[in-house]
Amino acid sequence: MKALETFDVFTKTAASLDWLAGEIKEGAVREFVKNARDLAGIYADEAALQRMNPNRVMYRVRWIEPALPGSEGGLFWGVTIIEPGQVGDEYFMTHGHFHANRTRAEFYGTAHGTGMLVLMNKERKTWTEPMKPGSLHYVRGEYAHRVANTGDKPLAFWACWPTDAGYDYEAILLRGFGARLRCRDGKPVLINND
Ligand code: S6P
Ligand code: ZN
Repeated sequence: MKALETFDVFTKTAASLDWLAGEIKEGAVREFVKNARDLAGIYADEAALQRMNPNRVMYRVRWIEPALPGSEGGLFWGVTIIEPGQVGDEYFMTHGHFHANRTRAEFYGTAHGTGMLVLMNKERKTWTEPMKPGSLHYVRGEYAHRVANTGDKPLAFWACWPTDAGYDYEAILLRGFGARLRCRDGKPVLINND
């Protein structure tokens, strides 16, 4: 009966989107906000992060859960909005994670802004895909993923991921990605971190 109940909940609260603005207009929207203080240990220049206002909003994620987290076969839908800015020579970026379940893939689609999707496989090989309005990105289940806003305006991208993907932030906190995206002469350059 669980599936029917969650279906009923969703149809009553069905969402409506502004695709290009990256906004969920209606619906039972959940949100998490990452401030500067939440990103300790992520940037190479930790001192630069410490000099920032700890309450500064770096990015926010809004999403809808039409099925129970952890349940098999469902999907979540959300949007991430990353503010423009830099910490040292690195761009404002998401924490980055592997999915706890490494078989669970994900789609990202850019609504507005420009950035880089940083991907890493289990051997720590790291590469990027440029993000711009309309770009669609398939993230394989076994790849760690992070997004950096390389522009001077907010970057918004839609995401669709399985209800039982989960998050593994630990691996990234411990060792980071195999390379860092750094600003060199005003351009993003991927520089080895290992
Ligand atoms: C979830 C999906 C996104 C991220 C969001 C923030 O699988 O990849 O919704 O959660 O972009 O990134 P992070 O690394 O802080 O969770
Ligand atoms: Zn993910």
